[in-house]
Amino acid sequence: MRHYTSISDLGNLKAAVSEALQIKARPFAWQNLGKNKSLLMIFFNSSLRTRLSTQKAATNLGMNVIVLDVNQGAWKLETERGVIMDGDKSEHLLEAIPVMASYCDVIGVRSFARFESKADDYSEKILSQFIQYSGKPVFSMEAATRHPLQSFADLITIEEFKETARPKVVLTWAPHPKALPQAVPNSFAETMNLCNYEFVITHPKGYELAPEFSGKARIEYDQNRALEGADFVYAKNWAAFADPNYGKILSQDRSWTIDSKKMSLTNNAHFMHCLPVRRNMIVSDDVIEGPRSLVIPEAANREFSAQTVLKRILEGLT
Ligand code: AN0
Ligand code: CP
Repeated sequence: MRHYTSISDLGNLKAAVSEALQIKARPFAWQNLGKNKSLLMIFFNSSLRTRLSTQKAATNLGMNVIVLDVNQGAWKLETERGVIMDGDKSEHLLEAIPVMASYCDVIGVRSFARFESKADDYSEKILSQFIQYSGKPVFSMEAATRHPLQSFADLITIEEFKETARPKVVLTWAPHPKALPQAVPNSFAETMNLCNYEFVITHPKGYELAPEFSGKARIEYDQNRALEGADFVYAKNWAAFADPNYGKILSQDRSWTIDSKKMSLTNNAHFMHCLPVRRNMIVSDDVIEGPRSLVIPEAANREFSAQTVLKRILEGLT
């Protein structure tokens, strides 16, 4: 594998999950694969899980890791070509990318949707420049439209915990005080649509995801009906995608918060969230702390999601 920007880069998902579970059973079995290879992780946005799990995964494979928080200590980067750089930005991405690439073998990039231009976000303007100008394998650590390390960890977790061959999985919007990207729900939906699950998306009107991501999922505007018989409830907030409201908050309706009353409509469902989560906005304390909550094992699987991706990228290096 050269680049990892979408779950579809993994090819056969059954094989990918089985590889991840083999890695989970023996994380140090490939510790020579990354010898003398350096991973550079570049963060344009904050992170706890992605930063730690990807660093741990790379270390398991014997790699060296360099981490750069672009907004803390590096020069402020201009990303638009043709700008007269007389403002506060000291360096252009077009020099920074090849320079950073010269110090490493593999590059991970976190660059969220900026909600300034839907066209820029949905063309993955920043991530694609790393692919174009670095000459190195690049993987997404959450870009503008997708978070494929997260959705792969989500899939591993569902496969580990499912109690029926074809579980009902419900992706539900939930309220949040800030405008959040669609990357996590997009990637989750994209992944669920590649699996033989019953997949339902529920959200208030106006929160429709891009059709390329919602795909063949059943859209149900009544959250209670969507939750009936669910085996997995995956909660997430996102801002509106559809024009003219791209990037806007349309609702903060706390009747969409997942609490024990909502969970009682389900088939004793497991609760999932990518974290970080706002308690008692997205999910009540008792549900996230309850016996059916998978948020901690789900986050732990980020290590094996990242290690599978890095292993495949290292195997593809010539
Ligand atoms: C980010 C998001 O919703 O995309 C990262 C989630 C992994 N969340 C926040 O910014 C709170
Ligand atoms: N789930 C996730 O990617 O978390 P971080 O933003 O903390 O990396």
